[in-house]
Amino acid sequence: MGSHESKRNLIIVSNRLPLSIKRVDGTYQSSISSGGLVTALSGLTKSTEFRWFGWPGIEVKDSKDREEVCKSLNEHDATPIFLDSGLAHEHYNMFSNRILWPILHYQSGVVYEDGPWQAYRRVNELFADAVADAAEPGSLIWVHDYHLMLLPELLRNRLQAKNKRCAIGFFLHTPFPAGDFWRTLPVKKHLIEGLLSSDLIGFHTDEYKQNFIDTCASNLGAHTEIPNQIQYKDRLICAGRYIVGIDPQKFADTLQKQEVQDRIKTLEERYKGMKVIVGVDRLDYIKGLTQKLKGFDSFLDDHPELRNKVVLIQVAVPSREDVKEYQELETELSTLAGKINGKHATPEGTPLLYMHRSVPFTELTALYSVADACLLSSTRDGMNLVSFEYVACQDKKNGVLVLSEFAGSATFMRDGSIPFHPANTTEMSEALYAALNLGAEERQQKHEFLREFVNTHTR
Ligand code: ADQ
Repeated sequence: MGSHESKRNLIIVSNRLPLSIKRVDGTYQSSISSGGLVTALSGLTKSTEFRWFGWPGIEVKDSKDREEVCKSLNEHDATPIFLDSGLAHEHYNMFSNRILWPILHYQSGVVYEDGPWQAYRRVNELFADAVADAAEPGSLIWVHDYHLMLLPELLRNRLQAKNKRCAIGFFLHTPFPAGDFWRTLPVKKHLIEGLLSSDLIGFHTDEYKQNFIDTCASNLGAHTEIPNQIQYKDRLICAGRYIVGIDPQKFADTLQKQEVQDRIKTLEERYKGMKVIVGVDRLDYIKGLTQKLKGFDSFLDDHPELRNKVVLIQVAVPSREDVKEYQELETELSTLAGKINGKHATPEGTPLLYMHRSVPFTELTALYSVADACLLSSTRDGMNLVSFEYVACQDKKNGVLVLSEFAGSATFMRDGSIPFHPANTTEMSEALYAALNLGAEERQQKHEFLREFVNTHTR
């Protein structure tokens, strides 16, 4: 454990706290929640102490209730920033997830609206007020993700007014698109200017980093002649690539548990003589789930000899269910899953198990472990930590990763996986077939490459 001093010195800020709050018998209780950001930072909790600021995910109006929530979160070194539900909805669903998220992932047809933008600004201001109050001179403030792109600038102004010198870092968990795509957003300049009050801005890949640097030059006239540096308004900002990973030991430990071993045995028994393909994704259009199901349909068409010999277990974790596009996607996917099973089912069973729910961590590790292949078909994805997690559970089987070339992780994992273009169903079908028929030696080689990568990039 670090000293109390170090706890005060590192502040992490993200839109949502990594905790879920529940009201139980008149008091508030908090528990750790799941998601990419929580997984990405879980390694850090082992070695460093920090205080986490963010929205608690529910509206708490009454001041006594707020005190209760603060008390419960304080036990986890977390500080809530309270937002009323209308404002939180406009900021999170309407601007962050309906306007910014699609642009960051190269989706066209985004409709810009001013109301959500004003809410986005307001929430970033409220975050800046809270963090500037709590920070001490010398604090290191590390801001996460696209919901808070204005925060570095708002925060720096407030800190300066309070005479507190603090370093500000920002990490973007999504891709950053090529300049011309970013140009379509009417408030593009405000957002990148907001980021440029950071001292250091981190990205998953060199491509995202360079896209950002080029955008600063073309949209703001910033000087970017020196690699990885941006000079703007008398400030020098560094941009870097940092490979976010997972804690593989957590998976190794979970796999040792008796209940997980029992579950693996049951699943192996159930799918004896069959090849199991697994997919785990948040239900999001960037994960290319429609493309995945279509590719699998094509694969089944191409290989009638594999009927009853192959199954795709697809976990689609519910996500952003208040956003229209996500509701429509769910309807599309369940319809497609029904059609595929209708077409390929036999009295012996169905080839596709589409599960639209979250599964416990133990079940997740058991699924990763029994699968002969993991199929991930993101059309764009900052990194994709599921690809790391599958590898962490495959030391026994040397299963094959079939990975879209558009996932950030493909930048690093290409040589150990079978890459494909997610919109090309023929290519996906061929990649799957190759994965399921790869010789033992080649599987081992690929797995060793990936295992080395996952084990050496643990935070
Ligand atoms: P996500 O889009 O959420 O993250 P991903 O990187 O795959 O995507 O992370 C998902 C995480 O949620 C994984 O760690 C997974 O284990 C966990 N998870 C999934 N289903 C679960 C379940 N049922 N129960 C518990 N946990 C579950 C965003 C970006 C990514 C980027 C990450 C981290 O979109 O591109 O890799 O942030 O930066």
